[in-house]
Amino acid sequence: MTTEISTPTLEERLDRFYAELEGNDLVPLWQVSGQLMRSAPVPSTIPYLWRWSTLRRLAEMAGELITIERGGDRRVLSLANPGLQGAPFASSTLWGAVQYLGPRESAPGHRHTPAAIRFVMEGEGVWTTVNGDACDMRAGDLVLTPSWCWHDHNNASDQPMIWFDGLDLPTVNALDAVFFQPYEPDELQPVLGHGISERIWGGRALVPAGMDPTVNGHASPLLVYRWADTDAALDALLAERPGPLVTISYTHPVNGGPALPTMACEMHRLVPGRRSRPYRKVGSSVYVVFRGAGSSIIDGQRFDWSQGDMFVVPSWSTLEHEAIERSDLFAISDRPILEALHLFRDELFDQAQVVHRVFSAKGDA
Ligand code: GTQ
Ligand code: FE2
Repeated sequence: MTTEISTPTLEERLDRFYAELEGNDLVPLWQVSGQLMRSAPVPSTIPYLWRWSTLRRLAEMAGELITIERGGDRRVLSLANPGLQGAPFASSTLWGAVQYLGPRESAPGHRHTPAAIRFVMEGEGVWTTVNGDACDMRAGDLVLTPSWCWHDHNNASDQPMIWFDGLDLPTVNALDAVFFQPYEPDELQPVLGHGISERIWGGRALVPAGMDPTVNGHASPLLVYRWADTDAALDALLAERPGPLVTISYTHPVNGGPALPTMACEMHRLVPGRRSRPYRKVGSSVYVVFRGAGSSIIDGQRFDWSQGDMFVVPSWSTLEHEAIERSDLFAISDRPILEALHLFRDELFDQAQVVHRVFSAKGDA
């Protein structure tokens, strides 16, 4: 008896091959390289804007409805970029949020490996204690809570306070490097003093000898950058350069690098009437409109903004600003990470793009 052995066709052999690849958890590059190797970044993060009126209203609602529990919960509403499939992230690398602390409330102490910044939109009478140093928070101030530093927030006033939180959490999470610890046994750390880091390191380009500049690891030993100093630095820069845009970076006072090793903080001052030159860079940014009104064009889409609005600029998106009154835009970015890995690049264009679509935020009238 003879059995007919038919030679499988190429098609059958290929089908079997692809089935076997799948069964063995292997993916051939030739089927995915088109999505992975692009001529330039194609971010999932989309350009997006949240209105202050909405943020504020919902933060206040959270204040009425949600209590702060022991164990590290903060009353925080995170900016969730619609391009990121429901992830609570402003961009693929950055966390942006508003935090609401009611009168006479405290948010319990804890620490984590993701680094954070607080940028105060309005109000006073609140401090964040960072490793025992009580850092007072007022409008326009930037306060650092570097990686693995203990922190708790305290509102001693009769007014609620809302501020912007920026963290490198999505990046640290992608690296599976998140650690978290509640402060114990008390809710709050003992306060060693108010504004200690400012008195020692406070922004004069004169640094103390014999003090350890690495008290916060690679982060700045100075924990607070006051609005009065930022404002004066921007004014001085604007007096030297006509604009339409000047930018200051918040730096480490000893090495001149970024205030945090993973997150850059900047303040941009825009003068009205002229559009800034189109610019793009690798890495994403979250902008917070501290003062003023105007619009930004992100990859041809126009976002009108005013005080308190927050918006996201994805990696490699072309960005132009035009203010209708003098405006100050605070921004965080992942630039130090890209620079450390030698992946940073940027481009400045001469010609402004003219065509644009206008973005309308959810909840806009
Ligand atoms: O205030 O400590 O927005 O731990 C996210 C995580 C704020 C905080 C956030 C946090 C905090
Ligand atoms: Fe925290």
